Amino acid sequence: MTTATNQSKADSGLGTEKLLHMYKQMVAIRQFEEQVNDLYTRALMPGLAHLYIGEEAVAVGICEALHRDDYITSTHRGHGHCLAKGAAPDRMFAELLGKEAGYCRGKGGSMHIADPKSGNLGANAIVGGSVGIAAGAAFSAKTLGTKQVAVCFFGEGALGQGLLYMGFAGHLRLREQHVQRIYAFF
Ligand SMILES: Cc1ncc(C[n+]2csc(CCOP(=O)(O)OP(=O)(O)O)c2C)c(N)n1
Repeated sequence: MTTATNQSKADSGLGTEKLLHMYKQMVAIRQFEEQVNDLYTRALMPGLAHLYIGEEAVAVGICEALHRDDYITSTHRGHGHCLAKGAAPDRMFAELLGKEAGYCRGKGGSMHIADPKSGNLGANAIVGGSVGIAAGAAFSAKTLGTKQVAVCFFGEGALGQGLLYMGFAGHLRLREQHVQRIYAFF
């Protein structure tokens, strides 16, 4: 008899090892966010914290399909994207706590963590801002002739932003030229 679990595992085309790795990534993001919540609610963390709890599978599923030098652009709710793309939790915590060891030397905080070495062009407090940055990254990959792709994460709030539609128009133009370089995800 095939159970629902076995069926979905067979359908994914991913081996048990890979699925387990992805599950661990999701748990790690959840645990990271729970610690952030603890620090934040005890007023030990400066600035704001928008948590990614409940959305872990989105970041992990997408980032696992990317190469390290592929680009992502993120949102105000970006910790999960950052971790899934390969950022180090200790440097992220340092950033959240305003420490020199952080990704932006403690000057950016939760909504501005960027890690170019893992292709993360940054969290972004501007709703929809991720789309414009991803379009630029995709254009640079096209111009330089690299194989990199750019993925932008955004929330439904971005659907009311003109920049989103300009980004999609740019995406369609690249597709007309048979260059698939930009992907967008909620
Ligand atoms: C251009 C812009 N307009 C308004 C805001 C204020 N703002 C911050 S978060 C937010 C809601 C975003 O909703 P959504 O994209 O669905 O993300 P969610 O927080 O629900 O995950 C708004 C309006 C902003 N940061 N940027």
